Amino acid sequence: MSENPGATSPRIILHADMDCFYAAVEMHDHPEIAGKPVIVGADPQGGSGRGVVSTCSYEARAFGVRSAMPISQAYRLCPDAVYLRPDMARYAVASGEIMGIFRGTGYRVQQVSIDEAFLDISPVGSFDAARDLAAQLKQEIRARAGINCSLGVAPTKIVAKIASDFHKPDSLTVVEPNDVPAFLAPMPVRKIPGIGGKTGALLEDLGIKTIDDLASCNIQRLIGAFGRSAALLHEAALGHDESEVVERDGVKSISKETTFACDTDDADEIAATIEWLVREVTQSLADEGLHFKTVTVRVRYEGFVSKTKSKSLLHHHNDEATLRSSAGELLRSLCEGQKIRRLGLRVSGLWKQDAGQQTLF
Ligand code: TTP
Ligand code: MG
Repeated sequence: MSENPGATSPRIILHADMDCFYAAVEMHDHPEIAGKPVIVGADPQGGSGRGVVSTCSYEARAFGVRSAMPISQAYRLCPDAVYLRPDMARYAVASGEIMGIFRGTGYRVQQVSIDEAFLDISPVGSFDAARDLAAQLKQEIRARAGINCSLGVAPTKIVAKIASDFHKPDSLTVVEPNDVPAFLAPMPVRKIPGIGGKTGALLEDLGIKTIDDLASCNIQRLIGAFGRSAALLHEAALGHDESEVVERDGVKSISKETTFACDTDDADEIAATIEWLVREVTQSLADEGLHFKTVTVRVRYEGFVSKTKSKSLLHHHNDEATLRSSAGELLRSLCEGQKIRRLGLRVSGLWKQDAGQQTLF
């Protein structure tokens, strides 16, 4: 059901993000506050409250209120709003209901946050059919969960995510493969997921303001400023993104890969990259409370030949040092003097520590 229909067909990825999620659930549960400025977050205590806004309705956004803003500032901007404390248990139920609608399609679903998911809907076969499916999903979420969402449909995850945000709220944006460059070109670089404050500021200092500026920037200039992240930035600006929609439920493995800006056999560059992969994978393990037993390193050499090697450990581990030494050992056995194009690290044989359970190691 979830395989690509053909090697030459573009993938069709859908990204869904609920609109003002916590506030939307509250407005659904309490129709009397629907259409009002609703702010979910800390207690404003008449303007002297501490803490921040979790989210707010679009009516509150019209006053300038935003997620993560101090609640005291929100109160100054919009004292007459309806202020509510978050009800996480309720939002988890709503989230489960929505993810259930996505899983009910039979396509591969990757939940990425409480209100956000990617679906690989390639088997629908065309972007027209994808648009129809997306419209149906919007309707079903409206009917069953009582809230609005914004959907993006595109050939890659990054473009689908940018598309879902494009006309928020209550929107559906389809970007067909031929339209990707024109869609991305005029956008600020910060629209690329992962380009946050620091990278965004550095790019802007270099005069790179739009995604088109980044796409047409000389790669050597980017390498000078961003080192090994340069290739990823450049690829993202070109709309290239091979990352897959990965089922997260009952996670079977965690992996992270990266492509070198130029094929390399430089030991320092390769060591720095595997170190970065080790840190990224350890962070994901920590985020999900998982331990691993098997480590796999995948190397793609110049000319697209790939090799993988795995090693299974005696016990489960979750620490950076064990992952680093296993990955290093596997990498040394794979490097045969050829230049490397892409490097990947995967951990599998995962085990989740139950809440309250003592760590074994
Ligand atoms: P988002 O999807 O980022 O925000 P949103 O759904 O409220 O609004 P929209 O997507 O329409 O822009 O986050 C989902 C939920 O996560 C949000 O409803 C509340 C919570 N959240 C926080 O608690 N703090 C934050 O800083 C952010 C950004 C979100
Ligand atoms: Mg949202």
